[in-house]
Amino acid sequence: MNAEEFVSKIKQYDRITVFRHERPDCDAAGSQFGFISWVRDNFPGKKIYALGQGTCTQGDFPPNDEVTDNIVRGSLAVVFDTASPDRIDDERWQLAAEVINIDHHPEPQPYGNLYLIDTGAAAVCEILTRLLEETGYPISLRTAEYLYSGLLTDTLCFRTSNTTARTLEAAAHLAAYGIDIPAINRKLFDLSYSDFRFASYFRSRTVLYTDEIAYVKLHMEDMARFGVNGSSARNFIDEIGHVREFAAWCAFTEKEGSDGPLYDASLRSKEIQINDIAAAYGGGGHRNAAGVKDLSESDVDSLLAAIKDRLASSKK
Ligand SMILES: [Mn+2]
Repeated sequence: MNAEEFVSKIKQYDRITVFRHERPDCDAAGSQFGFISWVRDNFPGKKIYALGQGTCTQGDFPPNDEVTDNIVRGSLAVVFDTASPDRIDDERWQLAAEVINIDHHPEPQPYGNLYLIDTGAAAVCEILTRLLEETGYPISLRTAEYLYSGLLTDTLCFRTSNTTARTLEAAAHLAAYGIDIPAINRKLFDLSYSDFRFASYFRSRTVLYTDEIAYVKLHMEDMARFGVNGSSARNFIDEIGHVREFAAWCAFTEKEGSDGPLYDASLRSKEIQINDIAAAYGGGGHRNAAGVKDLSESDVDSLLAAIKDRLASSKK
């Protein structure tokens, strides 16, 4: 799908429903609300709705819209940042007349009538910035702030291995709209004092599996003590991501399983591929940032061993 086809689809429909993946991050919510604000600015007659359950707490995003099935039925659905249809955060996307799928995840399962998939893009907000620029329609300061938020977070402040000249070009375009770069940074990355305290605790629980592989394993009572759940605890994984010696690092959080405790995991690496290791345990993600759910204690051990093997074979 090119910019011309994109605009003509938008013009064709009075109603547009906008979707993204479950448990949205800033790239998902930033592309969703960046697109919505751009449509509202440039196509004022359109009815446009944000679908999905949760919200992204990292940035400042408006609440989702509560819509009936009839709103979705016959609409143009636009889905952002979602590799496979089962991860779309509202299954009613299937009621839409047509579906546009814009994504950057590796190995996407193609769905939708029109799509723009660029697995080389560091963020969907990078793809969307380019696409909106190409339409020639104006981009407001607000739209630029949403898009920049997604770009900045998915690249961990332009530090991930998929950050390219095109990523920085997109950021440069957005910066030209007058966004307040330090203010957006603070909004997205400053910690509350309670998070700061948990971050200190998280670091203190670092275990060296080898000299180059570190992990943090948190038990239910550890998290209860700080009032955090597993997914928010694992969000602190970056706390151990800036150690020169570490090539890969993981966070495991314990939860109640039907036959005893299970672990959810976040995995990170500097160079070696880990998403295929995650996939072997039913997880997935990006080359250097992946996740897995429902691991047994012995899965945790074998997964760490697999990362160690991968690292060893990468040096041969
Ligand atoms: Mn993304």
